[in-house]
Amino acid sequence: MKLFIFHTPELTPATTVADCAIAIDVLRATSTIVTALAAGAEAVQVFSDLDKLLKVSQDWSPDKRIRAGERGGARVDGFDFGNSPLDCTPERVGGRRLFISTTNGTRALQCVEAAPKVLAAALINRQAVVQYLLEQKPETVWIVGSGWEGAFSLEDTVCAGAIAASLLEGLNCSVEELAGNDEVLGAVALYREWQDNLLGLLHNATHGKRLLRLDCHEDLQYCAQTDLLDVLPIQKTPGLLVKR
Ligand code: 3SL
Repeated sequence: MKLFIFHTPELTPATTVADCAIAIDVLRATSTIVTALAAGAEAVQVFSDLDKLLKVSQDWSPDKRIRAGERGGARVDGFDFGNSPLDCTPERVGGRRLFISTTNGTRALQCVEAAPKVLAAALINRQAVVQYLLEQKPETVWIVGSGWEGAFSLEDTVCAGAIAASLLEGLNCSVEELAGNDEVLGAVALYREWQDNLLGLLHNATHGKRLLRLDCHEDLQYCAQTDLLDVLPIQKTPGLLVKR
């Protein structure tokens, strides 16, 4: 297995695909997707465009759908949810489809949607992702961070490092053997430095600070937890994620 990490969708190669691609948006899109599926959502359908989301979800009766829209960290007017994983309780999302559009996370998923296998990862489901990779052993794996509007984000890279560090143990190999690019070594080093204080790292991250200004303290606490849920979102058709 060769692992490549790309910090943003913009840095991800556009003309080839990996055997397995993993999109990460710890704050907060992939944390929300994992939580929604764990809470019994029928599926999660992602959109980069808010109008397209509204149009497609119109075919679903209101009791079978939840519309989640986030821009700049806040809920978009007229949508049921913003992008807080804490809204995704079994009472609210159970049996429903979550239609979601966020600033960066949904773009990361879309940029790898052509890969044969597409997964969504966050710190909260890190081990479920690692378990899948150890079982399936895809030859090439890409981890794509969402970043923020094209810029690097600390929280996605630390999650990529958490996945890589656990893979190294599972495969019993060296980082040089696993790494397909330099970013893997950087991400593993970042994770090893911060693994005992991931909440502290989220507090230092630019987007973490943005969310704290919006009073999302509990979201950061929730998203900083590692291996909380044994749930793996996997793409069924482009843009549609279900629980594996
Ligand atoms: O950028 C995104 O896709 C979001 O997850 C941003 S936020 O955490 O909802 O602000």
